[in-house]
Amino acid sequence: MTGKNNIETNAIHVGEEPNLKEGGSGDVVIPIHLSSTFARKEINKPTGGYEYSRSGNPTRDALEKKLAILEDAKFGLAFASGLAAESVIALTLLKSGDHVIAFDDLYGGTKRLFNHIFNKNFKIDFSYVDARNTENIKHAIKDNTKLIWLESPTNPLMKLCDIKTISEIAKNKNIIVVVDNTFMSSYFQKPLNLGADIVIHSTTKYLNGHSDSIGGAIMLSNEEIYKKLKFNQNAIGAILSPFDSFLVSRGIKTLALRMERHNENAIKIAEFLKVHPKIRKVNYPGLKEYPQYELAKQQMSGFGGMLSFEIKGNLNEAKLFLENLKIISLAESLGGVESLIEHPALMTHSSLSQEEREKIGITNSLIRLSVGIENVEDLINDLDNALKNFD
Ligand code: P1T
Repeated sequence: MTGKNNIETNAIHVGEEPNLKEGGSGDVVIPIHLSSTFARKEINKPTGGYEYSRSGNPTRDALEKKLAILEDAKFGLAFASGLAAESVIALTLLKSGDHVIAFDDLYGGTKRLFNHIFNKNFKIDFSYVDARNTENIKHAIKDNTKLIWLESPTNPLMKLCDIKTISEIAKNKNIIVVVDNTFMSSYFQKPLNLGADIVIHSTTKYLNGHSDSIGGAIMLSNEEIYKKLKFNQNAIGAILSPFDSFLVSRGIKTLALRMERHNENAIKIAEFLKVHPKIRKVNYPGLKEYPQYELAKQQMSGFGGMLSFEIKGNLNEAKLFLENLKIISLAESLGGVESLIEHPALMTHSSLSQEEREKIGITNSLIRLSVGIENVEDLINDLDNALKNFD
């Protein structure tokens, strides 16, 4: 496979080409290589290049090839979680005294990692800015700025940033741009093609797609940075297991189909919520009235399955709504085939102080919904019934 095919084809075949050579078995699915170590005949010749499963494993290698091709990247790396992937980037590219500019709205766990570990223990300085306005990024750049860290759309407020323009600004100043592409998945957005240097994913979400594996990925084309990250993937050891590598490879095969359905369902649900008398506001980039709708159309090929909304009610009312859903599970995480709903202030973003949350707009009335691929009428009925639980 050359990788010149389209994403639907690559997602199925790349990394899993059947071995039809003498002695090969012709599997159409990559086997799960559970062996922790690999025997060799000659001391200086690791068999097939494999030594020990932390440094390299055939099942993980197959997934890493697939991950790369999804983002039109040269290289892919798979980690034990999204946060493990983020940690390896920071430990590889930053040192004490460096400065990072980050979107002010990020997954709560990412902010916790940055503030509690990389700032507190490693003395890396972080500036959180509203990257919807590119000027805020420009103004935050200092002599020691090494990295710009973006999510687009952000978790949970669905704010977008102009990846292309920010990447151009960064390139002129030798600053590396990292985009967490978890919400769009590689299917709807390709940050490297917009000029970003590194893409990361929590594969726990859309790439695996079935809420049964925790994992992370890095995709990039810069060989020098790749070699450092690959070295540290082994040195630090936060690798994805062979079984999880198999699960993520399997999940990716249906990424295109799933994303189309997530998108279709989310648009219908956003339209339903938008006119519901108990809803104050819907954050979904696929709504024509969304303030960043034009940017969304420009840099994304779909709008995805994530949305957030504010109910006309306080924390109590939010609880009455959330605890009365029957199909949609009240749970953290996102991107699975099943719909998941959560309360960012009490759940995914509870590690932020109330002040930090309020500053960016994470109120007690805010709800985040990961729209699954169930029948959309069933989902709308579930939301409608649960909304009847408060006045
Ligand atoms: O959970 P983990 O695989 O370590 O991935 C962390 C992560 C990174 N980036 C984004 C955008 C994420 O949403 C996450 C994890 N998020 C959740 C668990 C959540 O419910 O938002």
